Amino acid sequence: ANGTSATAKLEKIPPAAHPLADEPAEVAANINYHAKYSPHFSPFKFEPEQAYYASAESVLDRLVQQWNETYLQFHKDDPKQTYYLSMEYLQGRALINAIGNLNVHNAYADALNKLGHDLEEVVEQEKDAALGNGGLGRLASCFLDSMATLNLPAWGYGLRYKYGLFKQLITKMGQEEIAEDWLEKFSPWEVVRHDVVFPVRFFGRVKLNPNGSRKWVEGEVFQALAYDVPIPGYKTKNTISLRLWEAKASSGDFNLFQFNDGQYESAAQLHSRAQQICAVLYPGDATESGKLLRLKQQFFLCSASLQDIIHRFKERKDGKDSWQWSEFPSKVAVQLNDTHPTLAIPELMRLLMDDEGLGWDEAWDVTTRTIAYTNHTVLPEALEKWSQVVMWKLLPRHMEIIEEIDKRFIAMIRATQPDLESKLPNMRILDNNPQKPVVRMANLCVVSAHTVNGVAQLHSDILKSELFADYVSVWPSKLQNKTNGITPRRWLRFCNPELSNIITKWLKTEQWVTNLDLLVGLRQCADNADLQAEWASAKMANKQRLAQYILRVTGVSIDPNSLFDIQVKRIHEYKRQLMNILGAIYRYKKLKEMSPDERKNITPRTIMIGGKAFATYTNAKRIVKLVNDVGDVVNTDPEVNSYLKVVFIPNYNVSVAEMLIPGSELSQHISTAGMEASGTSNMKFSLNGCLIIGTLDGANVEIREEIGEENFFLFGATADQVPRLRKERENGLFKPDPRFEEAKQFIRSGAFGSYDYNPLLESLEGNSGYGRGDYFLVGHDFPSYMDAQERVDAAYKDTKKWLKMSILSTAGSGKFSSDRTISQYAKEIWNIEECRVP
Ligand code: GPQ
Repeated sequence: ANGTSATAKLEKIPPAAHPLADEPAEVAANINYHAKYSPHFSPFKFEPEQAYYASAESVLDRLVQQWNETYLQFHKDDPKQTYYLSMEYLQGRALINAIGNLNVHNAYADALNKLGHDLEEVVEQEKDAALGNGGLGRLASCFLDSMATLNLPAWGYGLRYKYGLFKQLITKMGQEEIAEDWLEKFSPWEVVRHDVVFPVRFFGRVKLNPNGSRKWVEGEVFQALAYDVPIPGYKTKNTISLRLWEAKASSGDFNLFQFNDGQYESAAQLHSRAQQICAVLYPGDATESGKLLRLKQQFFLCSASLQDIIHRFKERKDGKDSWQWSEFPSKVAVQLNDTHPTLAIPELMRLLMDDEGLGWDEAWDVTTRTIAYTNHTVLPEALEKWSQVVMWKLLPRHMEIIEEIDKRFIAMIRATQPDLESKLPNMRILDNNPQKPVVRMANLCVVSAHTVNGVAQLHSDILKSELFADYVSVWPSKLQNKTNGITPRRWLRFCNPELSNIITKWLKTEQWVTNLDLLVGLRQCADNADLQAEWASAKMANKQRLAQYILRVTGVSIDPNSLFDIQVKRIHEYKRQLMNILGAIYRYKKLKEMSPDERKNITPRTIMIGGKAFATYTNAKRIVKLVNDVGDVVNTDPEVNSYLKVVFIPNYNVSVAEMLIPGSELSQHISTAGMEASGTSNMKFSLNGCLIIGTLDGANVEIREEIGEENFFLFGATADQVPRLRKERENGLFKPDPRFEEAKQFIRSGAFGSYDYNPLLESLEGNSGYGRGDYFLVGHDFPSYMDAQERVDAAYKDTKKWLKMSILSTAGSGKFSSDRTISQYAKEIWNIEECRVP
C-alpha cells in the first residue's frame, strides 16, 4: 500500500518535458544536457568518448520510457511469457543498434554534427559487450532482438561477468590473451535494480522436517542482484529486458570485529568469494573442463532466474481469487540455451516442493511442461558431465532430486518399454561408473524437457538418428528442429547501409527489414546491369573500408581489386582453418613456380582468417601461429604478393564482424560434415551477398537449398560418409592427394620459419604421436576443396556471373532471419503470442 501511494504522488507531479522530439536541435540539446549534468568525467571535456556517453544516456531517456511501458503492458495483459536462460550473450555494441531500432539515426547524426562530432566516430567509442564465446552467445543476442521486434512477451536471463571474452593479441609467440574489463568505465546501458535481490545457496545439507518434507539449509548464501539491459525492438515501442545477475555478499557477512582487529582479508572473505562468482566468462566453446566455479555460475543463474520468475508469476496472480500451480506452465516458458542452465530443472523442482509445498508428481508435471532444451553440439567432449561427488557437496538437495528423476525414469522405461532395457545404461541420467560417477546433463534435459530441438535440419536429424536416438521411441514427438537465424537489423540494415539502400530502392520498400522473405524480389533483377553496377560499387566501398581497417590493425596493405576471401570463427580443428591455410600454402607454392607471364592469368586473392583459440587449446593456437607465419612470408614476397596476401585478423569480435562481412566476397564454412551444428556466420555472409565455399554441414545445407546449388561452391564428404572414411583411414586405406602432401612438405621444409609445426602436421597423419589419424578428414577433403577453389577463381573472372550469384545469395537468404526462427519457437515450442505496446 505504501508503494502505491508513493507512486500516486509521483503521478500527480508531471515530470519535466521529456525529450522525445526527433528534431536534431532537440536531440542536440538533450545530448548537451547529459554531457553537462550527468558527467562521468572531469567537466568541460567533450571528446568523442564523452560524446558517446552523453549520446547513450540521451538514447536511454527514450528507451526507459518505452521499456517501462512494455513492462506495464506485460503486467496488465498477463500473457504467457518466455524466459531465455543463457550463460552467454554476445551483444556487441548497443548505441548504433538502439538508434537504428528507434529510427532516429539521422536525428542523432545531425545532432552530433551540430556538436562538432561524427556519429560513426562516436559509435566506435563503445566497447563490445562480449559476455559470450561465439555462435551460441551471438545466437542468444539475435534472438533477443527478434523477440523485441516481434513484440513477444519474452526476456533473457544471464550473468553479469566483469571480464567477458578475452582480448586477443598477436605477438611473435602467436595468440596472447588479455583480460578485458568491459565495465572499466561503466556501461551506460545497464540499470541496477536494487530492489530485485534473491538469495542463492551453495553447499550445506538437507534437513528432514518432522512432516516428511525436506529443506536445504546452512552452507554459504550469496545475494543475486539484478542489472537490466534494455533490448529495443525495431520500429516498435516494445523494449524487453536482458536481466543479468551479479553476486554480492550480504552486508552482515562483513566481519567488523575481524576488520577492527586488523584482519582485513578474512573480514571481507565472503565479499571476495562473491566477487569470484561473476568475475569471468567461462572461456570454453565446445570444450569440457569440470570446474567448481563454473558449476556455481550455472546454478547461480538458474536459481536467481527461477526465483524471479516465480515471484513475478505470484505477483501477477496477486488479487486474483484463486489460482493453482498447475497454471504455471500456461504463464511461463523456460528455454535452456544448451545444457549450461540444466540445473533449472532440479531447482524448479526444489522450489516447488520445498518452498511451495507441492508433491513430487505435481512439481514434476509443472516442471516438465515449463522447460524446453536446445542442443547446440554433438561433439562428445562438449557434452557436459558433472562429477556426482562435486554435485553432492555443492548442491546436496539437487542431487537427491536428480537421483529421484533417474530412478523414476528407469522405472517408467521398465514398465512401458522393457525392450529398451539394454539401452538404459546409456539413456539414464546418472553414469555410476565407479572410477568417476557423473551426471549427464544432456540426458537430464531430454528426460525432463517437454521439447528438445536441434539448430539446423541436418543437426536435428543427427540428434534423432544418433545422439538421442534411443529416446525417440519413448517420446516420438519430443525432438524438433529450429534452424538458427540472425537478425537482419544488425547484420544487414545497420552494418551495411550501402547495400541496404540498394535493396530498398530495387524492392521499392523497406519492409524487408522485418519481413526478410521479401528479398526474393531481387531474383528477377539479378541480371539487371544497373542493379549489378550499384551492387558492385557498394561492395567496392565496403572492401575499401575493410582494406583501411586491415592496414590500420595489421600494417598489411591489401588490394581492394583482389578477391576477398574470409574465414572468421572460433579456431577449432573441426572447423578446419588448417585446411584453409594448407590451401593458401599450396597456392603460394604454385605461384612461386610460375613464370611472370603465367601469373598474369591468376585471380588475385586476399585470404583473411580470424578467430580466437581457447587459451589452453594448443593445436588451435598453433593454427593461429601458422597463419601469421605464412602471412609474414607471403605478404613480403615481392614476386607474388600482388597475387596473394594472407592476413590474420586479430581480435575477431562482433564489431569487427560488422565491418568485415559487408566487405567479403567469398567465405569459408568448411567444417567436417556432421560436426558444425548449424553455424550462423554463414547466414550473415550470404545475406550480405558473399558467396560460400563449404561442406554439406549444419545450415550450409539449407543455405545451398535456398540460394540454389549453382550459387554455392560445394566440396567434401557428406555426414553419412564420415564414419566409413574414418574406418578406412584407420585401416590404412587412405591414399593422400599429391597436392596435400606437397603443402605439408612445404611447411616441413621450413619455408615459414622454425616454429615446431610437427604436432599440427602429425594430427593429419596415421596414429603417430599427436596423430588422431586425421580425425577431421582434412586429407580426404583437401583435393575436392582445391577443385572447388579453382571453380571459385574461374567464376570470379566472369564479373557479371559473380555479381548475379552475389545478388542471388542475398535474395535467397530470407529464411535465415532470426524473426523466422523465433516465430517458430513461439508457435511450436513456447505457445506464446504477441503483446504489443500500443
Ligand atoms: N556452439 Cl555447445 C557454441 O558456440 N558454443 C557451444 O558451447 C556450443 C555450440 C555453437 C555451434 O558450434 C554452432 O554450430 C551453432 O551455430 C551455434 O552454437 C548456435 O547454435
